[in-house]
Order: sequence, then structure tokens, then C-alpha cells
Amino acid sequence: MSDSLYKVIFVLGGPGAGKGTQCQKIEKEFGYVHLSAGDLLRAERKKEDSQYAEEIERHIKDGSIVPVEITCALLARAMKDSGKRNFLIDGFPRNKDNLDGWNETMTNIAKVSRVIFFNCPEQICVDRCLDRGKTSGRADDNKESLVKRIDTYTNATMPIIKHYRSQDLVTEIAAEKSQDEVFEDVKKVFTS
Ligand code: UP5
Ligand code: MG
Repeated sequence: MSDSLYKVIFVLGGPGAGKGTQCQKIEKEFGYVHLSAGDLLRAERKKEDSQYAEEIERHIKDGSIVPVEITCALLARAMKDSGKRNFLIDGFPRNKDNLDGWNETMTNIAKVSRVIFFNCPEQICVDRCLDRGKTSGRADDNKESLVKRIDTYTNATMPIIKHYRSQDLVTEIAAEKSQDEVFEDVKKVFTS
């Protein structure tokens, strides 16, 4: 029965910790499908006919968290549309609402096999996002949004990492090193 479930690895860490960068490398080398919850929300926000566009825009600018019904529906649709079975879900679940919503709607569909936590010092996270902000066009790569993003990460997301730690599911990876050095540590998760 459990073989019919999607296999999911959650990828968490602060803003700019390198979740997206490392997930792209994992996707390429280990064949998982990378789904960034933030990217899915940004794509939904851009759709002219989306009833959620304004709400998503507001949350992203505020560094607060979009209601789980929206995010989970986008994730479930992307999983189904991919036609694949193994997923890296990047940047989700970020708070208790996300966790509860996932457990309610996805427990019979997907099994969370691991949580990779990219642990990165706050100042490095902020510097990376501000640097990216020079060219990214992201509405939240600015000082004001970053204060809120860090606050949300510390107060809402860290407890989720703690929750999964208590289930012995978390692999923590130091994320302040170079991209290639971080990936050397990531590889061990997939080859051991
Ligand atoms: N970079 C990466 N690795 C580096 C390294 N080792 N050394 C030096 N530089 C490195 O990297 C960020 C930048 O750093 C890049 O320029 C990269 O080249 C460089 P990236 O890989 O993009 O880091 P990532 O952790 O993915 O950072 P991101 O900014 O995407 O993280 P957030 O978690 O803040 O953003 P996300 O897109 O996940 O969410 C944005 C918002 O969407 C949230 O604040 C929230 O409002 C909303 N959201 C929800 O509401 N619900 C969700 O489930 C998800 C998002
Ligand atoms: Mg990202």
C-alpha cells in the first residue's frame, strides 16, 4: 500500500539558505521533481484570472504565510501533473496551519520520508537575498520584507523543524559554505 504513495522530501531553511539552489542540483543528479511552494505561489499570483492573486501578493510582501488550502492545492496539482512519484517540496510546511493542512489532505496520498534542513546564519541569509534583490525582481528581496521573513521563519517555521526532529526525520546541513561544498553534504543524504 505504502508503495503507491508519493514519496516526499521536505526542504526547509531560512530565506536565502539555498533551498532552491540545492534542490535544482538534487533534481538533476537524483531524479526527484523539485516543487518550490514559493515559485508555485508566485506563478499563481501572476495569473490574471486567479482569485488568489491579491492575497498571495500581500502575504509574500509581508513575509507572512499563505493559507494552506491554497498552497496545498497548488502542490497537489503540480504533483499530479508531473506524472512522477518522488518529490522535493521546497519551502513548505512553514507553520502549524501548513502542517495540519498537509496532514489532513495528503496523508493518504504522500509519505514524508525525510526533511532536509539547511541551517544558515541569519546575516548570511539576509545578505544573499539583498544581493539577489539587485536583479531578481522579487517583491520580498528588500530589507523591510526580510525582517518579516526572518521573523516568520524563526517563530513559525522553526517549530515545524522541531516537530519533525522529534520524529527523527530531520537531516541538518550547514548552508553557509559554497554551493558545491553544501552539495557534497547533500549528496550523502541520497547515497547513504
Ligand atoms: N546562494 C544559494 N546558495 C548559496 C551558497 N551556498 N553560497 C552563496 N550564495 C548562495 O538562494 C538565494 C540566493 O543565494 C541566490 O541568489 C543564490 O544564488 C544564492 P536560493 O537557493 O534561492 O535560496 P532559498 O532558500 O530558496 O531562498 P528563498 O528566497 O527562495 O527562500 P524563502 O523561503 O524566503 O522564499 P520562498 O520562495 O520559499 O517563499 C517566499 C514567500 O512565499 C514566503 O515568505 C511566504 O510569504 C510565501 N510562501 C507561503 O506562504 N507558503 C509556502 O508554503 C511557501 C512560500
Ligand atoms: Mg527558494
